[in-house]
Amino acid sequence: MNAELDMNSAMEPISGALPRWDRNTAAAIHGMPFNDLLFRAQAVHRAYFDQNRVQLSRLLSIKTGGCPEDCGYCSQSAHYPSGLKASKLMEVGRVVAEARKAREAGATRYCMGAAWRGPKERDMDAVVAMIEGVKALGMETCMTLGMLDPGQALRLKQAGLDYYNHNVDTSERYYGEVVSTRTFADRLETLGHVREAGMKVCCGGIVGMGEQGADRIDMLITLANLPEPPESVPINMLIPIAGTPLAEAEPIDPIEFVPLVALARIMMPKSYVRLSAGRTAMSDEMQALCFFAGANSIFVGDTLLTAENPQEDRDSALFSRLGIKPVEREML
Ligand code: SAM
Ligand code: DTB
Ligand code: SF4
Repeated sequence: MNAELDMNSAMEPISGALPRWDRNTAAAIHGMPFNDLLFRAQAVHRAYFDQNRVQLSRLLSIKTGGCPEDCGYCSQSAHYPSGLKASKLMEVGRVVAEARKAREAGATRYCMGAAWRGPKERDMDAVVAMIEGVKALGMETCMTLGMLDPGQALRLKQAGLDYYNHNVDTSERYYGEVVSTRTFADRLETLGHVREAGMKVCCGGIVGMGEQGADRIDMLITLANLPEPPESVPINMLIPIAGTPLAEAEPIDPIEFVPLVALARIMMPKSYVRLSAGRTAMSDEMQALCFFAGANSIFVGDTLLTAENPQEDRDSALFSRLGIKPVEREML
């Protein structure tokens, strides 16, 4: 695809197969003047989604801290002195009770995260019971438990898991600068098992980890060129965590962040693009621009897994000022 193509070709996937993306095309679109890029992203957004609806997900850390992996951004890695207290796997009843509260507050998807390299066989029964319990509330279910083997992926699918979150985090080139205990290829392998098991994929990354602009574009190319693009694409802005190697990373300029959201929307027109970690540090104006650029999902609730998220009243005030309504369960 050529960056000079008109608005119709930006919406080409309506009638045909999704285009494959290459660096030149993606970079050319990303390099368009801000107004042109946002206009194009908004046009693509309107072709596939109700532009005034944003989907709400709620996170819960079902097993916190003490993680054997060394992801340089993470409060939960046992490798760094973040000061976070580790805890055991939560009881099923508590998880379901928390999910019910989230449903009452308007969340349609419940995302459960564990600080594991991957689930152990001894944990699988409890995890399955959590999926069944949350599913019975009529919510979409999502889990992020680290690496899965094909059998584990199948078991989660059979329990009723709708989405599996597993991020590529950054470009293949930069990945080794951030994590050493697993590889980019390991991430792709798990994503393959998730797809083969028939689950929807939630996969995105983090910006603001000291990567170059080209790494951000390459990350989006990896996502868009997966055999099937992820249904859900979380774009996290690094929350710097004291004690981790990335505690002092240079924050990303909002004027550079918004075009990435626009590019994600253009490259993955049918996916929910989630404005994920880091919203506490974003102004209302920056979030409004991200919604205009095509972001149509957020995490609600005052904590993510371990870090802060905007308070519910700030989010509902922003939605009402922007005329945005939450996606309702029946619409999914
Ligand atoms: N252990 C599992 C794994 O790594 O796949 C799941 C949990 S992990 C916390 C989920 C994702 O949260 C990471 O892949 C990363 O993209 C994001 N994340 C973690 N810490 C973050 C931070 N400080 N700022 C922004 N995003 C973060
Ligand atoms: C994702 O991409 N972002 C969420 C979810 N997937 C699991 C997690 C954000 C974590 C932010 C840091 C924390 O709360 O510890
Ligand atoms: Fe562990 Fe996930 Fe944090 Fe990495 S991102 S240290 S795997 S909890």
